[in-house]
Amino acid sequence: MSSKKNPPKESQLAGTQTPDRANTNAKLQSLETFRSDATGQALRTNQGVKVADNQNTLKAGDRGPSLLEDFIMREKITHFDHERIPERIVHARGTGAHGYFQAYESHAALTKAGFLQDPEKITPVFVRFSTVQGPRGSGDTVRDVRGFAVKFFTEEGNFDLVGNNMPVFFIQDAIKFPDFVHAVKPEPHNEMPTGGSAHDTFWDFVSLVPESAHMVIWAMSDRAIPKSLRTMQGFGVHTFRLINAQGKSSFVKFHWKPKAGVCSLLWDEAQKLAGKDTDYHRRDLWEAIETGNYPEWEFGVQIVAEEDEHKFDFDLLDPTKIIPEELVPVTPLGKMVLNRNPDNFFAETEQVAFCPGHIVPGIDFSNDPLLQGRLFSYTDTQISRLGGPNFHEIPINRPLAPNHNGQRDAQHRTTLDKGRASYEPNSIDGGWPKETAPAASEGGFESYPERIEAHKVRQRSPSFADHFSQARLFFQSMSPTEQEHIISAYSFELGKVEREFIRAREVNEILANIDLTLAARVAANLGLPAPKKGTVDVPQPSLKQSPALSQMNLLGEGIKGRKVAVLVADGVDGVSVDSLVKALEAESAQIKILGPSSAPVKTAQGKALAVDASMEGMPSVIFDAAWVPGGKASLQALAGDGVALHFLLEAYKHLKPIGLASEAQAVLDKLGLKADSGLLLGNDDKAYKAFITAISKHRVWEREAAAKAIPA
Ligand code: HDE
Repeated sequence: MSSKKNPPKESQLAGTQTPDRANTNAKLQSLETFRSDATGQALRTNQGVKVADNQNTLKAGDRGPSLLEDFIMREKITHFDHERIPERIVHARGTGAHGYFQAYESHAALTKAGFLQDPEKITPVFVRFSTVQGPRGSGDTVRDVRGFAVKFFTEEGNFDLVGNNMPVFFIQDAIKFPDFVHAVKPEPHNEMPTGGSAHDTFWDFVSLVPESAHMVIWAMSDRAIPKSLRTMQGFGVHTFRLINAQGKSSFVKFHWKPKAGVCSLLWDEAQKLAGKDTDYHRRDLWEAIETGNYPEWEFGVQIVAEEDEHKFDFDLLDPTKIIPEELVPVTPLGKMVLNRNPDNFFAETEQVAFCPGHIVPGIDFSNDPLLQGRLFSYTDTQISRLGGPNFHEIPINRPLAPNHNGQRDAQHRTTLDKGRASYEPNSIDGGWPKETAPAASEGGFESYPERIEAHKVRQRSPSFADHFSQARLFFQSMSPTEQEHIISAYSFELGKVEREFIRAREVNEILANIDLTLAARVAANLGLPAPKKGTVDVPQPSLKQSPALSQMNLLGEGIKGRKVAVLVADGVDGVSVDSLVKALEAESAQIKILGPSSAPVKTAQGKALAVDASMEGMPSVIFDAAWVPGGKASLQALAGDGVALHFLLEAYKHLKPIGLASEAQAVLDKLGLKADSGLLLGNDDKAYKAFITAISKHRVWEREAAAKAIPA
């Protein structure tokens, strides 16, 4: 039973992979000549000297002072002293994975970008997911935006799509970014809170900056507490351009749609997980890849013809606006599969340097003022973070395409450029390296020749003025459950704000303009009067609802990678454990057998059954569902075990499917729970099937009212 062993390593999986998968992985890894493997190698200094003693400093006598001449000890300690590099100013907490991108077909009509021309072409990618606010060691499950940054190693150079799991942003102009970040980061006097926005400076800023209203409501929605990195949508946020070989440009918004569907945690779960498993998201991604449940996303674009730029009631250049999918559907372009974990967190996930300015021929920028500012910021930040302008030479950042040019020297230069001429034009080195013509067949990068006729001004376009209609569209597109979660999130966060005038400003000047019911409900929770009307006239948007925004409509297929706990004790019916595990494994679920302790239990058939962990070691918040198999003694033991009962009660409270053997009614009675569509009794394939269907629906929403009465 694979669930009871350590998950196999990627290399061990090779034999079980389809030839396709094995080939893809081998092909991708053969491109990475820089990985170092010390297996079978002697321990040496950085200068290559073999080390005879790595345990003792050189001393004058075995009880004497240490000698300065000990170059081995000095080299080791000096290197250690400088092990840290500055963490990212935002998005410091992250986790990465390798994979590949493959187009479904040629998209030559849309773009000349090479990686989108040929369905046979495999383009390696490296993805880094992140939270925004917290430092490197902060919790994974805090309420926050998630970064979703993808580096495509295309044959024409690197393309970085540095997006988020929400399709809009807090501000419209880059010059406001330091203000926003200073407001959301921990407060300057006491460096609190870590990883969250529930504090005065954040709400002070956003209540004074109405352009943030749309993004803030996304951040107060369930999107800000994703169940897993595998169940997040990704967005390029800004409008970009795609340009075909004939020079025709189209505006596009980039989308990533997870095959596993879009699912979130409940707030109570998120908070508990932040303590019980700080690494919840990175562990989940790691294990999914190690066990061969490769996460997959569909890559797509919303396409707006150049001539339709002004046909919407919002500006395509305004990063606080979406294009509702009901107006412009997403055209699928290809898929991304993450199939390999990094070998070294620092070398890969920490040193990877994303820059929105890294694009390839066939892709270009729009004039979105936030994007334009980002084009400066990222390269600039890498220079101090990674110690100089040669960060493109760090292995994880190296393009597969060659990169000859006249740039030279600087800190950490590793390339040894041959030749005498580091300038262009030159005649000494035969004129090399030379420019390439921009024609599609030649591949030289050419910017889209947009005509601009304008005054130099510091002004915001009037077309950026409406800050509330899409926030309203978002709220009104949510299911009642999602709306309740949003109300609770605003109430929780504002409840942590010490200054009442900030709470009141957010309610009266922001929420009242989004939706009066939302404002009234939050006001009531804060003990404030409900506003009677908003402070601005909000334009009527062309859509009243966008079903594509509600997660309830974005469930994935099946239960691949979902985590199921099987609770056992001595006397469990081993036969039914086997049949359940078989049924779940057939659906590629991840199963963990949990016992009263980490020791194996004895089945009713007298065999030893290994367990993956104790119920305390892997609490219910980690799982998507739980099952209690039969066996009289086991059921009796679980019914008298507070940890097991708490496990089930908490799973019930968190609306998780729970299956129990038919003879487990006593356990249910003890818990005072009634069967529902996700609380099932049964021992056969039919029961397993119903259980699997319930898991595929992610939560038992019908239970929400009953679950409220269960203590947290
Ligand atoms: Fe970033 N952002 N950002 N950002 N951002 C950084 O770059 C910045 C914005 C995003 O996993 C920094 O390498 C400015 C929008 C991601 O390594 C920094 C502005 C979106 C990541 C920076 C924005 C993002 C970053 C910090 C406003 C979604 C992590 C370290 C003009 C579309 C990438 C670094 C990774 C990281 C600046 C706004 C996404 C300081 C100035 C909008 C996913 O350069």
